[in-house]
Amino acid sequence: MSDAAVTDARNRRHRVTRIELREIRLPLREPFRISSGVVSERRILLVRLEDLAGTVAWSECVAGEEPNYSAETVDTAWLALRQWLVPRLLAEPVSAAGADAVLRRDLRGHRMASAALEMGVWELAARCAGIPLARLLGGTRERVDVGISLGIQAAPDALVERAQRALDTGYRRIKLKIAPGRDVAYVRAVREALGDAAPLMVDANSAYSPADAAHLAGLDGLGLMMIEQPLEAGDLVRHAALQRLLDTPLCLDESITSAARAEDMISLGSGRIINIKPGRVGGFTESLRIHDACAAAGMPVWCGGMLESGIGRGCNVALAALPNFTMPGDISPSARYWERDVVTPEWTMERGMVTVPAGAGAGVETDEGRVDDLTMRREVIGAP
Ligand code: OSB
Ligand code: MG
Repeated sequence: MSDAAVTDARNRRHRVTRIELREIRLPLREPFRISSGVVSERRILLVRLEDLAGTVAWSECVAGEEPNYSAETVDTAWLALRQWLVPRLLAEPVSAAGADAVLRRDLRGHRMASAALEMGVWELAARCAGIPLARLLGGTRERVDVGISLGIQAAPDALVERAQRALDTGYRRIKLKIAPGRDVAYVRAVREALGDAAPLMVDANSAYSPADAAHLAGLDGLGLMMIEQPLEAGDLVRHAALQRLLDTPLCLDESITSAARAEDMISLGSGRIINIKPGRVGGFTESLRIHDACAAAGMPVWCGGMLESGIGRGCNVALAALPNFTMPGDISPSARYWERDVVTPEWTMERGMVTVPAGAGAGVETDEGRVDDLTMRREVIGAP
């Protein structure tokens, strides 16, 4: 398909006539602990969009149960969707390229909520045009390197064992979650066990303060690819000061909620790498802006994850096919987290890579029967 056909598909307007919100519960194979909390069972907000012709697209909101990663939760997103966002999409025909402007107009925050709808419109547009979502976004890669994110463990040897298993499974990068008291010694144990060549990084989820700078410098020398989000989300200036003290590149996640924040990070020197999660920044259009700003500045990006089901994973895989996603993403296969996913086929990994689907949309089908079985709450909102 030609570039002109892709541009047409981005700009074609769709009349969405029915939107259904679903909350499902999906138990994790094992609890996932980060510095700010632990989750054993995901509460996941799914969105089903249907257009006038009966084409259906599913999307996922990445908000968690508790406001410990960002202010948004499943419940705040549900409210924002029902109250303000879904009515906007039902009120006028929308295109993939134009959904961001419609949803974000005079809206502060609620980016995870609006991202779910925005990405749903992109998926709908890709399905209607019969082209891969990755292609619609401008992706060029056929395969994406996969990294794993390992939760905080009770003792270093439990972490070493999981890291060794991840390396043996073929993951191309291993991320270790850290927190004060569970950092340098844990990371050193993994480095010693896996050897100098193992691609390791850490993620603190904002658990440190500027007063910890000397302690964090203890991670320099462990050969880490990056330290992700050591300080609080608003701390761009403090991250810049910390980066000046450390040799290891800083990567920002929670801090980067928009392209404007990415530009601030670049000009302040608050780090050298960005983790883009489309669900965190308001969707694909904002992700593309961040991607392009980083590419222009020579800053690499990679695609993060939020323990998504296979529906959200499809969005991440498609985005990670873009050219400046030069580092492995947190795009683990379905079986890493779930006994059984809600999509067919499930996401799989081969030699540490996931194949970007060549079919229409994200390239997987939502198993609606399974979603029905897992549904705890639903709300249907039709065109007025
Ligand atoms: O900081 O990247 C994070 C999961 C929940 C909340 C925050 C984060 C994470 C992960 C999981 O690291 C990555 C994945 O989905 O594989
Ligand atoms: Mg992170």
